[in-house]
Amino acid sequence: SMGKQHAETSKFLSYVLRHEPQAIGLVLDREGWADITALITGARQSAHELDEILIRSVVESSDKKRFAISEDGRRIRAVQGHSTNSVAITYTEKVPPKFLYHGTATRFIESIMYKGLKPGERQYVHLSEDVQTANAVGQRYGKPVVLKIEALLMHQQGFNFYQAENRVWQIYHVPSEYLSSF
Ligand code: HQG
Repeated sequence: SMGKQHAETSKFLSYVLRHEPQAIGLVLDREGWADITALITGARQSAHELDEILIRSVVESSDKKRFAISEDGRRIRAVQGHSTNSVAITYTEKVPPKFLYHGTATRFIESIMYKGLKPGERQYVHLSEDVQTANAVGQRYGKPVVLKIEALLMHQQGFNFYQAENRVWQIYHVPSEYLSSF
């Protein structure tokens, strides 16, 4: 179905634009941009049939607005969520709301309360503005638990917060003293 093809294409785009561009010989610039023609050519060589119409349709219908197309229409990037070191997007710093939320699984709580929130494979820890989104994120890993972060207080104490184009908040580390269970 259309839905299934979209979901598979979205996963593939996340894989190459956030994590493993080299898997299809794709080069991303520091801001994460890839040439769409090169993406289609590289994908075809690894048996993924893409075309511009499908790519644009996935970008526009993405529930989380994961991707953006450049103004000239020639390039595409993932707006956040990267693990590849070849990308270092210049996010603008922003004052966060009083609280932000992070969804995780209960089995990670002990380690999180000891080390704070760490980015794992990705470049940043991801935080949400609402509890429902955080809960859905936590469900991906098991029994979910939502943590509340004293975001504005952290900002006042010198921590930098960045918000991506799709509203996802990002930070390098959240020490455990700013965390409580929601
Ligand atoms: C956990 C998806 C042990 C952290 C989602 C998380 C999100 C720790 C995991 C987005 C820890 C990292 C990001 C510590 C953090 N000890 N575990 N000290 N600190 N963790 O996938 O936030 O569909 O890199 O709680 O919906 O789960 O891809 O981050 O469980 O929006 O667009 O380590 O990815 O969006 O996992 O998910 P991830 P995340 P997309």
